[in-house]
Amino acid sequence: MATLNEIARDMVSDRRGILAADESIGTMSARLEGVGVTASDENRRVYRELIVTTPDLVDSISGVILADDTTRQKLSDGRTFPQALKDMGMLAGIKVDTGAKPLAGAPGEKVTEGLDGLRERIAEYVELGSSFAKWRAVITIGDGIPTERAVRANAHALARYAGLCQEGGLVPIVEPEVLMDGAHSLGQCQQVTRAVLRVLFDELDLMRVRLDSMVLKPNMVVAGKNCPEQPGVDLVAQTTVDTLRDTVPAEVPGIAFLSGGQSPELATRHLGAMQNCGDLPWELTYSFGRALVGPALETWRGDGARWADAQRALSVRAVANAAAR
Ligand code: 5MM
Repeated sequence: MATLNEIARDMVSDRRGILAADESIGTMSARLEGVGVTASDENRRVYRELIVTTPDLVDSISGVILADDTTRQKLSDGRTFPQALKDMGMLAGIKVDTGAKPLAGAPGEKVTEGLDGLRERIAEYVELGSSFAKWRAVITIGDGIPTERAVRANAHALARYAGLCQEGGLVPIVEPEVLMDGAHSLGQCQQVTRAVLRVLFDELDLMRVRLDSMVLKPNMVVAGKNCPEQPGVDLVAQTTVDTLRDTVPAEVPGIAFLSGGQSPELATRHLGAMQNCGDLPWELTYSFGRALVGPALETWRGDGARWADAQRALSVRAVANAAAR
């Protein structure tokens, strides 16, 4: 049986990335309705089947993060999603957090929940065929925020989650996302991302999380969506790499970026430019959600006749990101 370190290295190796298809029921419903598809259990299942059965996905995707409902659903041929992924040579992941909720005493800030009963849920997900897990914390930049309170609360929860995963036999993807929402500058994003990662690695150390058996999933360092001054691709790449060099220990096998609302093409260009920022101790890869599946969902729109075109749209993004690595 592979060790957690071997699984973590496999997740980020050979130019492949990790596909985030773990939208919660609320998010997935909104995305389906956004393209005119009724939000139902069955339509979520069909859409996820379209995604995971995309021909040759295995060449650019090492694993797929699933939501709880998908992990329990079956493909039309009767296989469970984790089993089908395994048959195709990919790993199944599972989102185990239960969402970001308002943090008491911190207006405008959130803390991600889901630690209660997590040990037992991890045991069940291992039985269901999961090899890795994901937990996402969200940090907002705004007037007087983030506060140290919110940063520390989220880092503490991420570290406790990661420790439980490693104890129970799952590789934790640790995702502290500094959101692109707002008008903050590139410099402000760098300052906040650096502070968040410093506190995170303190907490991971305190909780004795084995850094060689996890994957970090951070935001790229970008300016806020509404910032009038948008930096160029090379500056984003260099600033992101500099920030990570300052904060992420070399034992971490891989860093898999989220796309965070960037266009699919821009996220890929940033990823490609980072590969030219000198020798790095970790693999730099992608764990995009929207930037991988967005074009496929837009193409499909619930029409069976566009199934193959939608899969081609996903394939184009996956191949472009693998090439960018
Ligand atoms: C796929 O979306 C994931 C789950 O979101 P919700 O729990 O809010 O429904 C999300 O965590 C995703 O994995 C990351 O944000 C990366 O996705 P993007 O679209 O930012 O690359």
